[in-house]
Amino acid sequence: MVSDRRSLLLIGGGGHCRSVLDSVLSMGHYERIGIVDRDISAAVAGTPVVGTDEDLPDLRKNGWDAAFVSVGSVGSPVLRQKLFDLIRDAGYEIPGIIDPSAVVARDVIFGAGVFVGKNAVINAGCRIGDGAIINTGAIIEHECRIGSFAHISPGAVLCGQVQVGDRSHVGAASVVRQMIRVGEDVMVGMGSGVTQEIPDRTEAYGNPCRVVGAWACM
Ligand code: JB2
Repeated sequence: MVSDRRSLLLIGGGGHCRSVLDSVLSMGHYERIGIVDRDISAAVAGTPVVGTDEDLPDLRKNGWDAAFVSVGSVGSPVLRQKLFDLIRDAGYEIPGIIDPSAVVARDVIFGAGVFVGKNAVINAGCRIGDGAIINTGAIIEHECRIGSFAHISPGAVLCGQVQVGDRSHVGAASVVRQMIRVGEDVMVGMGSGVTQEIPDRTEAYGNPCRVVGAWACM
């Protein structure tokens, strides 16, 4: 899933981009890296901003062939999804970025544009959807299904055969019991212990994790 090409644009130059950039540099795969941000002063660790979103079609024509959404998401994946659609429609290759310290089973199936952070573990038989973030130190046990643009936060643990729906967020250091379904567009607060299904479009937290209301991604 790693590109054999040598130039990569990172879309969004904030905090999440720092993590992504470090993994990209550790991978050692890209000779030319640039950032696209609405703020042209957003250079990250010496990597320059080469344009804004409006410049993406021209940058593509000028030899930038891969792009990756490096805006993070805490609560809302809407911007990530919008930027993903933008680079796909502009004709960029969308690689995965997997930190070399991550441990990934041989048969894991990835969508496009997935980020796997440092020391994350993804075990056998998992499927990870487009644009998902498996953040630092998360553990995704065997046969989990992670939806598109979902974010599994640092240190979260999903036991075997867990499902997390599209655009859902599992907060840092949360644990989800085996075979539990976390629905679509769900917000699970940090440090939760999820022992029952969490319905679509709800917010839930605590240990044991309880639904506290509706959740709308904006
Ligand atoms: O429409 C946009 C746009 N809107 C904001 N297009 C582009 N190309 N860039 C955009 N940005 C840029 O995203 C902002 O100018 C800023 O540089 C960056 C967002 O940075 P921030 O540090 O605020 O958030 P983040 O998404 O990188 O990180 C959040 O999510 C991570 C998962 C943080 O909360 C982190 O702590 C968290 N680990």
